[in-house]
Amino acid sequence: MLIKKPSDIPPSEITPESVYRARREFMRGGAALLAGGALFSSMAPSMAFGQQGDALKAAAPPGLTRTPPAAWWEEKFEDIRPAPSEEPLYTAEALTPYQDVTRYNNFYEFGMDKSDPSNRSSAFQTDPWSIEVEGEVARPGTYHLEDILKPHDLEERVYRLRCVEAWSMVIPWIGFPLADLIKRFEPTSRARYVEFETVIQSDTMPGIRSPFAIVDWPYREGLRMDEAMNELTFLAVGLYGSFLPAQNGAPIRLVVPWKYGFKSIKSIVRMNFRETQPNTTWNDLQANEYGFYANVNPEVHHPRWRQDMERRLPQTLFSRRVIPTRLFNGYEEQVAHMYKDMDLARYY
Ligand SMILES: Nc1nc2c(c(=O)[nH]1)N[C@H]1C(S)=C(S)[C@@H](COP(=O)(O)O)O[C@H]1N2
Ligand SMILES: [Mo]
Repeated sequence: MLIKKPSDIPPSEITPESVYRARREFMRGGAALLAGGALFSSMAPSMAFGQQGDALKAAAPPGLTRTPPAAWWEEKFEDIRPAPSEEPLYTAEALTPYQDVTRYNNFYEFGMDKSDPSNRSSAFQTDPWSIEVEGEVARPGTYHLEDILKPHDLEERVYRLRCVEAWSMVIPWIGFPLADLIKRFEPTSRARYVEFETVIQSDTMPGIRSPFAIVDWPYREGLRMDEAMNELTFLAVGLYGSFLPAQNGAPIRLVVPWKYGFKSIKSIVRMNFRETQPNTTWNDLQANEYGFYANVNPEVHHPRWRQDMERRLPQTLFSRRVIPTRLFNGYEEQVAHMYKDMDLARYY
């Protein structure tokens, strides 16, 4: 296996993507050694992380990569299980470059332009952070993020993200399955839905203070319990092998890859387990345009635009990559069973 050491790579070549790819190769090499029964040094992956993590931070444009909130956080990132090489937890489709993933965002708490979340989030506070857990669970309470993360091993997943606005990206996330966290709260038999809320940090979120804001804060989302427990449903705490930037929903956000992006709620501070379907932000704003289910579906169009094609980012002047949209964003095999008796045009 041929890996360039960071010192062999000219600085001009060190981009978050190249660092990420080199690290991924390194980690996969380690995993292969282990599988082959060879002596496996647990040092190897963390060394790769240490060195290349520094390179990644150095390569990240100023203001984009936040300082990790605490030492325990850095420790969590020393050992990340790479995604397997096949679908559905990984896709071989080209990654959307770090620049686009972190500069073209929807996070209305910081403003409505795609560039607002990266330009206007530098004061956002993610430490300390806690999540309130309420409703139909045996273990409600306020949990510090450190305690939330402690028992979970971090893993990487490379997922497609399809926004309802008909653009899409491919993003290498770091995180853990939502199901593993939910089990720890011991939901009761009455828990049929889980509701999520985003933080309201008025002093650091200019979109919340704006008189033009259209959202009734906090941003809210929800999933049916079987959707929340699905193997694909993920809580992300990082991307591209490093920390989650504020604009992508630091310090912890949902990723539901078969649903339109607005379901993937950012910067979560509350989870409420309920018997009844929760209200959700976009559904409340415009129910005929944005449903509760919001499953990616090329046959059910938005009232104002078609949903059978998407612009895959990045786009340049010379390449406008328009590709067909797939049912459930290409994750049909893992999720279609949950909707088999439902009319998807009615429950959009
Ligand atoms: N709290 C909150 N979460 C949010 C949003 C938002 O405005 N506020 N936008 C959603 C939308 S519409 C999309 S497409 C994704 C975008 O995630 P990304 O910026 O990490 O690509 O975040 C979703 N989560
Ligand atoms: Mo979106």
